[in-house]
Amino acid sequence: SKKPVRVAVTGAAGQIGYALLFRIASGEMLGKDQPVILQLLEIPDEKAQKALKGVMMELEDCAFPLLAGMEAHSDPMTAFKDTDYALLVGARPRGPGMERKDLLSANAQIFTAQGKALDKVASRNVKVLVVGNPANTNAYIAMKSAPSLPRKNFTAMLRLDHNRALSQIAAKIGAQVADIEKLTVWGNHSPTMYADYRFATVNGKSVKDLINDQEWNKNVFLPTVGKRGAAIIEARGLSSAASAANAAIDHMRDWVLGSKGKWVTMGIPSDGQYGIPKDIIFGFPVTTENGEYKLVEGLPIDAFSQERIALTLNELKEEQAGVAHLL
Ligand code: NAX
Repeated sequence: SKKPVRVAVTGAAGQIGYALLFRIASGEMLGKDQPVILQLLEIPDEKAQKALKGVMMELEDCAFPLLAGMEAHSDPMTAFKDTDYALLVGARPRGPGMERKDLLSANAQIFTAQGKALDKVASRNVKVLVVGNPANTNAYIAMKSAPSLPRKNFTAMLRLDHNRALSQIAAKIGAQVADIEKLTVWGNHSPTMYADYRFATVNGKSVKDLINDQEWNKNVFLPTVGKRGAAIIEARGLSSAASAANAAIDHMRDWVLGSKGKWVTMGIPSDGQYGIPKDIIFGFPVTTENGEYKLVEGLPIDAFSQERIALTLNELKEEQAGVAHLL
């Protein structure tokens, strides 16, 4: 049988953590033949550490055959030791009266420290997924704080936006999500993201031709996907958790086990393609194989798409400028 791999998860006692850990331990992320050791990080706060112990008790009670070990941590330097995968879910939420720049700098501190810790103690091949918001900029900060690790190992989660877009399109055209391919989401994980179905197909037919309604795209589809997080909060009284955890599983599983030729969306550091400045963590269409992602290059960008991409890029540039002095 395979040697266990180490999976670090931060914010492990939070709501996404609760929807995520059991699925990792059951083999849904890395495969039903891959034992895992969970290295769980929470803030040192007594309540958070106690809640984490509770979650670990439940993990024990599942008696998962693939769960080869479990550790609770309050310091990233121990939580990330030799870790092969790091899911950075914990982040500072926006508190009452907190301005955007306060939120950015509170998170910059967290992700600088975690990036440095990964740099020092994680496996040299660690695959990092940042879920905690602002996810793209937090991933950028962690990457910049870990100069000895390959840049390409730092990614941000756009998969929830991708999956949301997929379901909206399937409903619109009366198709199964499984039959839709070549969808992507460009940019920031925020309402400015640009979900793009221009290249999408359903059983080989063009989704754009089937919909053939640019007004729907602009005035219904994009706002629905962009504001879906807020709609969930409004309905459920809590932010998306199970769907976010599911997207994290999808992102890591496809990165590690391959997308079998299918396009998926990942937030990855740009190398300058599509006019996105180097190092900005941007949602792009990728395919994945042998543990590596590959950007889908050379797609035509029309005027409407150019405008939407510029909008989400500008937001990312502003976020980056807002944390520049902290790096
Ligand atoms: P919760 O508040 O339920 O849980 C977060 C947990 O992280 C808490 O237990 C907290 O103690 C812990 N934490 C905070 N700072 C930490 C640190 N420095 N080290 C370790 N743990 C720390 O939030 P939850 O609903 O689980 O959401 C987690 C993050 O995901 C939030 O930032 C949220 O905005 C973000 N999301 C990102 C999504 C995406 O698509 N990229 C979608 C879902 C979600 O909104």
